[in-house]
Amino acid sequence: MIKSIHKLLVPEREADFHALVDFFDALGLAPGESWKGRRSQGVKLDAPEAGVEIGMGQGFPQADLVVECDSADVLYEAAKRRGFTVAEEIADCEWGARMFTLELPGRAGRLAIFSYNKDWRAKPQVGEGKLAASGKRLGIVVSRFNAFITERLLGGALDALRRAGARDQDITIMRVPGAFEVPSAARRLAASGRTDAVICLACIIRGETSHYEHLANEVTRGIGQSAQETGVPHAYGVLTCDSLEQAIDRAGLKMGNKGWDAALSAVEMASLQVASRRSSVARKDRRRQEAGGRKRR
Ligand code: INI
Repeated sequence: MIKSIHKLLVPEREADFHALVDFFDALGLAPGESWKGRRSQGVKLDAPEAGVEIGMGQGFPQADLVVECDSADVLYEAAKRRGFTVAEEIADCEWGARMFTLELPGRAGRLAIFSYNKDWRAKPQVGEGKLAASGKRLGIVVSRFNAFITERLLGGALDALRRAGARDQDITIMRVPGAFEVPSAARRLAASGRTDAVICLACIIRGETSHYEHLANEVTRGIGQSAQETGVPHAYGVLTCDSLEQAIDRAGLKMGNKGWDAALSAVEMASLQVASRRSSVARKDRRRQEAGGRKRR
């Protein structure tokens, strides 16, 4: 089992030997085993971690020895104060570090010293939309079936949009006969290219129809499909209730207003779209810059 790895420096002159010991001591390496015999003398200066690094390609320092430290800037100042010969000034590296190189005393080669920048590792990119509707073009599809309920959903949605900053002239309302017609109208709005998000409002009540399940499933599937295929966010403000009482609760009484909730979801998703478009543009710009940089080198 390997116990340690040491870079061997053997200067010819005793003065250089002491200069090297002082040098690494000054950099903060810990004095380890040492000896002084008839034919030789030596001292090991140890780092908490050591090893062999094998690399290929570009971006490596021109050095015989590489030291990673907490702060290359602090060691750079210390090295200058002590009059060490700086071969390459401290600078940012493209791999997220600060680095400089020194000429070792006694022509023992070059030493590169670097520290990683604190934030060099990529952080998770969090995308989150904002509840800001100003400048957003919003479409609302509302079913006339169960109008007593759906008009309340529409009132809640409009109130939420206005409070989030939407202007009335940017809101398009499309009325359709029933829930079944909502997906196709939503798709028309989404495909128009003039809508940032669509809010779908309807109310399906189990007690009043034997085909409740079919209708609810089809409306849900259709709205989802329109969202997927057009890429325009669709908010689902469709009440699927067992009774009228339940619907009333969800349209402005005990359980809040599903139209309001759907409107805010639409605004959030519309602004998330914009945010992710912007960040993909920024990513493309960065890639273009990097490609330009590679060509120049
Ligand atoms: N439409 C609704 O929006 N809610 C319902 O509960 C409902 N029921 O009970 O049948 C309903 N039916 C109409 C349907 O959505 C279509 O408009 C109709 O079938 C014409 O295509």
